[in-house]
Amino acid sequence: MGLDTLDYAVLVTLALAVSAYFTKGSLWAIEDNGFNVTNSSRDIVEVAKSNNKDYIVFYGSQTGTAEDYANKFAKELKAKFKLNVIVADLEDYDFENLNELNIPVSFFISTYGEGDYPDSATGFESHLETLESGDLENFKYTIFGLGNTTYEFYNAAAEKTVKALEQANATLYGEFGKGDDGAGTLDEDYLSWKESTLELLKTKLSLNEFDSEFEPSLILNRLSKSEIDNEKIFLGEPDRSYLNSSVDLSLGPFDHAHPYLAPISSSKELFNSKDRSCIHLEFDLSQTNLRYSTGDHVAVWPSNSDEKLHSFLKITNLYNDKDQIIDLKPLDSTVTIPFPTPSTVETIFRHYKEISGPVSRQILSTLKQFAPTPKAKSKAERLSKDKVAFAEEIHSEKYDLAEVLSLLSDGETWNISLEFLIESISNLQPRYYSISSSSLSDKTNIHITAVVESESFKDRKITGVTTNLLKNIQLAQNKSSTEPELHYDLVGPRNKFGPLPYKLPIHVRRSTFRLPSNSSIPVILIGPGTGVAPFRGFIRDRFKLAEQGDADKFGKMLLFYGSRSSTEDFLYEDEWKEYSKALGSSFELITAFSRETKEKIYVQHKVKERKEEILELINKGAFIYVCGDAARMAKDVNNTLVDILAEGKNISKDEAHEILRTFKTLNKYQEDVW
Ligand code: FMN
Repeated sequence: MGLDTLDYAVLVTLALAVSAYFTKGSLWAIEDNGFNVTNSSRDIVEVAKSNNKDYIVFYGSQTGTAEDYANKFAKELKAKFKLNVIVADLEDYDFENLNELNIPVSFFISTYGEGDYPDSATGFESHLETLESGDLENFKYTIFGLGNTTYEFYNAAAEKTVKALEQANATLYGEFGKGDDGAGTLDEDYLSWKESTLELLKTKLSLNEFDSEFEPSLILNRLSKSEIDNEKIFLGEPDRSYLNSSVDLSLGPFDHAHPYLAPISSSKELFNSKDRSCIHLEFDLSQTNLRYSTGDHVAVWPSNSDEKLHSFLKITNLYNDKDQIIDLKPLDSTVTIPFPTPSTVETIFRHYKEISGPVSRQILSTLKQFAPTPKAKSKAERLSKDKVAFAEEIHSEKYDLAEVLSLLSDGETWNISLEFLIESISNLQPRYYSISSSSLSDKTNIHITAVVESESFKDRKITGVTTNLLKNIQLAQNKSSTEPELHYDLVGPRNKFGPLPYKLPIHVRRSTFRLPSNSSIPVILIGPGTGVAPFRGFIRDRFKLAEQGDADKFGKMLLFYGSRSSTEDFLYEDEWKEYSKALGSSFELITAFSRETKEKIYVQHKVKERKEEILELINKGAFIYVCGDAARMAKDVNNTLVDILAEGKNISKDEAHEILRTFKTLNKYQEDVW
C-alpha cells in the first residue's frame, strides 16, 4: 500500500483518535459503560496475577479459527475444572518474563503463507528466536496447531513454536496436537487432542472435575428503549467510529478491526450460464487513502441473509425478541466483548455471528441442556458422543445450526440462553479475495472475481454467505429482474450501506504474491477458474507498463487458464485479446476447457504439453505462480512440474521435488491457494 507524506501525517493524528480499534472492543466498554478495567499492560505475568488467573490460553490466528478453538478450550477448562482462565491474543503481550509464569499455558496457532506465523503472532515468533537453553525451564504448556496438509509446510508455525520452547527447556504437557483443515478433520482432530489433554491436565494439576455446565464470561443486560439513546445502539456498524459523526471514515488506517466502507462503483455477471454465477465487482477507493498493491487480498465484511437469519431466529424462539436491546459486560477485565455493544438481537445474528457455518460436535454436548424435549436431549447427547453418527448425520449432510436444532427437536423451538449463543457461535469473519485489478492500472479501484457458492445438495441448496451477498448487490445495482437466491439487508444500518451506490466494509491484507520487480524475468502463471484473479492483476500491470513502450523488454508471461467451456465460464475472454495486442509475443494465454473434449483436460495437462518451453523458462530463471484450488489442482500442477524437471534434467523425482521446495523458500514458486 503506497502511503504518501500527507497520509502519514493523517495516520499519526488519527492513530490517537482511533486507538480503540486495536483493542478489539475492550476499550469500547470503558468508554461507554464504565465497567471494564482494560488491560493496558502487555505484561502477561502481571495481568494473570492481578486477575487471579490460573490458566492462560494464547492464540495466534489469521482468520479467526485458532481464536475460536482457543475460546472453546478455555470454556471447557472453566466448566470442567472451574479454572479461572484468560484467553489472550499473542499480539497483545510481551514474552520476556514467561518463565516467571507459575500457571500453565495452552497455545492455539495457525500457519499461513509458506509456513509462516499469522500476522498477529510475528512478535511472538521474534521472541522465540531469542530464546536460549534453560530460559523456560519453569514453563509448562500444551499446544494445538491449525494447518492444512495440502500446503508444503504443514503446521509449520506450531512446529517452530514447539522446537523453540523445547530448546529453552519448557515442558510440553501431553501430545503436540495438529488439526488438518485440508482433510476436513480439524474439528475431530481438536476433539481427540482435547480429550486426552484435559485428562492429562486433570492429573498433572490435580484438578477436581465438575459437571460441564455452561458458565457465561459475559453479563448480559436487556435494556429498554428509554434506557439508552438510540444513536448509541449498534445496528451493524463495523466499529465505534461509525457512530461518531466527528470521525472521518474515509481515512485509515484500515485493518481487521476497522474497515473502510467502500462504495461499489460497478458490478457484472461474468458467466454465461443459467445455473452458475461469477461476479466481477469494483470497489471505489477514490474518496479514501486506502491503497493496495497488485497481488494483495481484500477482505470483505459480510452479513447474513434474511432467509438464514429468519430460520435461526425462529428455531431459537428469538424472532419476537429481535428488537430487544442487549448490552454486554465482561465478567472481568481480561474478557473482551466480541462485537460492538449495545446492540439488538437481530443485529447480533445478522451482522456479528456466523450462523450458517458448519456445526461442531462439541456444541451439541452443551446445547443438550437447553433441549425442548427429552427426545431432542437424548438425540443431542448421542450425536455429541458418537463421532461416526455425527459425521454421517450432521457433518456430511452440511447442516447449519438452525437446521441441526430443527432436526434434533423435530421443528420444536428451543429456548437457549442468549449468553450461550453469543459465546458459542463464532463471530462472523471477513472473507478474503485475491484482488483481480492492478494497482498500476487501477490505483483507486479494487476488483474482485467471485464465483457464487450455491450447491444443490439433495433437496437443499448449500449457499455461501458473502458470494450470495455480492450477487444480491449485483442484481440490485443493475436493476435486474432476476430474483436472487438469498436476500440481504443491502442498505445496512441507518441506510449507511445503500441504496446506490451500495457499499461494503473492506480492508486490504498485504500479500507476498508479487511479480518479480525485474520485468525481464519470465513468469509462468497457472490459474484456472477464479484462480486467474491475481494474474489478471499481474497482466494489467504489464499492460500499463507496455503503454510506456517497454513491452519488448518483458520476459515471457505464460498464462495457463482453465474452465469448463469456452462459451459458459471463460473469464475475461475479451480482455485477454486486448492484452495480447499490447503485449505482443511476451504474453501467451493457454486454455484448458475441461468439458469440450471426451477426455477431461485441465491446466496441468496443458502445462505438460508445453514441457520443453516450461523447462527452458525455468532454466532462464522463471518465477512460477499457482492460484486456485489447493486440494487437487495445486497438487496436480506440482506433480506435473516435478515430472517435467525430473525428465528434463534427468534427475530423480525426489531431487525435482527438492528443487521446487527450494524455489518456494526463495519465493520463485508461489501459491495463492485455498
Ligand atoms: N496451513 C499449513 O499447515 N501450512 C501453510 O503453509 C498454510 N498456508 C495457508 C495459506 C493460506 C492463504 C490459507 C488460507 C491457509 C493456509 N493454511 C496453511 C491453512 C490454515 O492454517 C488453516 O486453514 C487454519 O485453520 C486457519 O486458522 P486461522 O483462521 O486461525 O488463521
